[in-house]
Amino acid sequence: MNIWIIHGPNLNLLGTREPEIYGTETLDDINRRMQDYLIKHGHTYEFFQSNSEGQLIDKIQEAYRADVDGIVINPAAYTHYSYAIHDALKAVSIPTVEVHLSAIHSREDFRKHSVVAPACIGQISGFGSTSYLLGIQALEAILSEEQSK
Ligand code: CA2
Repeated sequence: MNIWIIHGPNLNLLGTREPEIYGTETLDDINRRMQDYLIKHGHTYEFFQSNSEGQLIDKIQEAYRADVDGIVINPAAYTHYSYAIHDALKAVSIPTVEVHLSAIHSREDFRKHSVVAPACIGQISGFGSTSYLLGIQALEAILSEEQSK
């Protein structure tokens, strides 16, 4: 499977600030962890991070043109207000899992709601970098179920 991992704004700062919330791993550490898993399981992949909403939308549209099988996305703060990212995911209709490092439902009220979630097949939050691995595994399960139909 071709799986793309998309990271939203400020996640490039991981490992440098707020370790009590977001852990001590850097984004490169997290990507390396996923890369090991993806290679071991025979997937092709791409990692992308941007601090800009437009670039994230362009990447989602590019995924459609590249015939990507599944997306794991952490839209970061855009989770809570980007109807544009919601619309892009809906438009491309690629199975997408929304992931978060922190437990967004146990944090400030504004983080409890995701406007992106209705465009995703599911959401995983609160497991640190393991949320991303669980997101990939959820995609594997859903996509292989679909293939066997
Ligand atoms: O828990 C998550 O993964 C979030 O998507 C992270 C976002 C936050 O806005 C969401 O509500 C939940 C924030 C990413 C910012 O990452 C930082 C990393 C290090 C230092 C400061 C921010």
